Amino acid sequence: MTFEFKPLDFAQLPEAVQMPGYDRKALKPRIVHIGFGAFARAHVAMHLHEALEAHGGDWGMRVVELFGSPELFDRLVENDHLYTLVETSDDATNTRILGAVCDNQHVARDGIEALVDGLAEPQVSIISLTVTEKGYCVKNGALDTDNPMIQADLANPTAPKTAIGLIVAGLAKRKALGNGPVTVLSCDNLPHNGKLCGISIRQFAQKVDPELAQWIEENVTFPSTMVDRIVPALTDESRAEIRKALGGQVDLNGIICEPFRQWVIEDDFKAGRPQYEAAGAQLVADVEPFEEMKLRTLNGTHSFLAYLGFLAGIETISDCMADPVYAEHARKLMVNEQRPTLDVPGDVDLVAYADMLLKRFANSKLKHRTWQIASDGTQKMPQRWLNSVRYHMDKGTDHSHLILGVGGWMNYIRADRNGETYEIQDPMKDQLAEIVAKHGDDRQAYVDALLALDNVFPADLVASEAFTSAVYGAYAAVADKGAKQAVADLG
Ligand code: CS2
Repeated sequence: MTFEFKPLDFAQLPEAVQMPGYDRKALKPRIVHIGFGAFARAHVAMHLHEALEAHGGDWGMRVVELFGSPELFDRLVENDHLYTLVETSDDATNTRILGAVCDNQHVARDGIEALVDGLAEPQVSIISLTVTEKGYCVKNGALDTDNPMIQADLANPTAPKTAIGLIVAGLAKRKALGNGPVTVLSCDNLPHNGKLCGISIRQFAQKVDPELAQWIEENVTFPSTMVDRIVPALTDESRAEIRKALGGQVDLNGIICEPFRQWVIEDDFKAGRPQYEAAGAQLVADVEPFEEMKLRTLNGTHSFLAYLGFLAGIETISDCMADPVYAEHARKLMVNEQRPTLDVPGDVDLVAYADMLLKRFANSKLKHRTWQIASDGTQKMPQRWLNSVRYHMDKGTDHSHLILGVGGWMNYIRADRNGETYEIQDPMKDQLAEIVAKHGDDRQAYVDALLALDNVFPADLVASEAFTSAVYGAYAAVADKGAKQAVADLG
């Protein structure tokens, strides 16, 4: 199927499609958002849109990309930066046009200098980012100075290639121009995302210019946030759904997602903020309990289903939920193995939370691919599973689902599903492929080589014979019995 671009004719949209009700001419780029993928369109920019619907004002968003081609951004301009959001479930569908974005910059079209200058503009109060786990270039809690892109940026800090390098260059310019404080707002799925982002940026700045690092201490805050909304990557099928919702018009920047969304934000903004609470965001003093709850329960179960479902030939999360074996063990993972590890405020009911997540996972309109969630496992496993494993090992309690997840991942990265190959997406994919090639025929050596990846598997876990032999057992169970049987055999 091909979808030809044509600027949207807003006058011809079906009546049910809501247009923005606020004065878009008043918008200025007061927020610069780096990484405008599906999630940012459906979550971060949507919250701003709703804040503007409630209160108006000038909080517009400039979106910025460091990778890929500027084609979609050019098309965004042709639609006056308006794009479609379709929120859908098995019960209802709602379509609206979002309007908070007012400008864009793409490095391939505008050049890096324009992006750096953009961050330094005086009216910019927030620099937000969705660059995925790997975009923070952090290893074991510190800036990863072995990362070749970070090395390149440190050698040439005025022409950065990473988001971290770009932000530091922008802050340096801000300092030089005297353009005042700013907030850097991480919106990625990492525990303590603001804190980690701050560590990465501060350590980078310290290496480039200690005075800049000092200025950052005084002028920049890094609030943490918990972000939640299931937004699958676009497929031709979802593009066709968007076209249907628009009465036949094509919007290549449109997005489909679930109706649910949650945003918990640490209220620590250095230069003001939009009234995000008008969009339902929760502004709190401490985000950590919410982050851990979501990462372990939602994302941890997503990853479990992704590896063990994909290997069994199940293509989407809702198809996993339609299979009683996967549905039962997804719930057991959440309730029996993740829930006890969490320390949440007294009024949060983690069983009800788990049941709500299972309902969200069952949304058959989403077509959220197991293969998509299986990407970047080396970046996701520690916070989704391994911290919980440590909790159970200390207590001597059951964590067989978590371990089977790890065994599933070790099978998955072999890129062989009953003779069918598939693409592995992971920043460490070359290293993983080398391990498969070198040790793939010797189970013990293979598992050992993977457990030796010290930025994935913490040393204290790997030092435990109980852990390594459990992982070996899980790897063998999936390889010998098949993923579905291995899941069914869990207690
Ligand atoms: C998913 C997340 O792809 C993944 O790793 O687990 O993108 C998930 O859909 C979101 O975090 C939901 O908020």
